[in-house]
Amino acid sequence: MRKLPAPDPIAGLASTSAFLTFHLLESLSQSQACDSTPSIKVKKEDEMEISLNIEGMTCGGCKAAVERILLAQPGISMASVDLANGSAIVTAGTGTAPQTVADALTAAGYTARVQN
Ligand SMILES: [Cu+2]
Repeated sequence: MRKLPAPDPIAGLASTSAFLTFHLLESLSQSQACDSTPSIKVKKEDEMEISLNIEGMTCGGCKAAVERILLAQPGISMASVDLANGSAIVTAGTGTAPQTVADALTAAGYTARVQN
């Protein structure tokens, strides 16, 4: 969470509400990039995030395997796998098809669904 500078109460209120709106929209639809808020996420313009629900991970070895599979997909620059929640967030080029990423995991035995 970044700190919002609020030198003027009205401007501070406006930017806080824009910030919250952005996060609400973002959690509703992780796939939609928001061009008007460039400073909130360190993400290149031609990149997007893909949220995946992954079934079948039971240990750290599974987590490592899922990470390896994700990072081996073309266009994927970053993969953060959450073993406990059975999920992953992937940073990929906008040319990457989210379903192809999920299919690669499913083919390896980890049933994956695109969340966004
Ligand atoms: Cu395992």
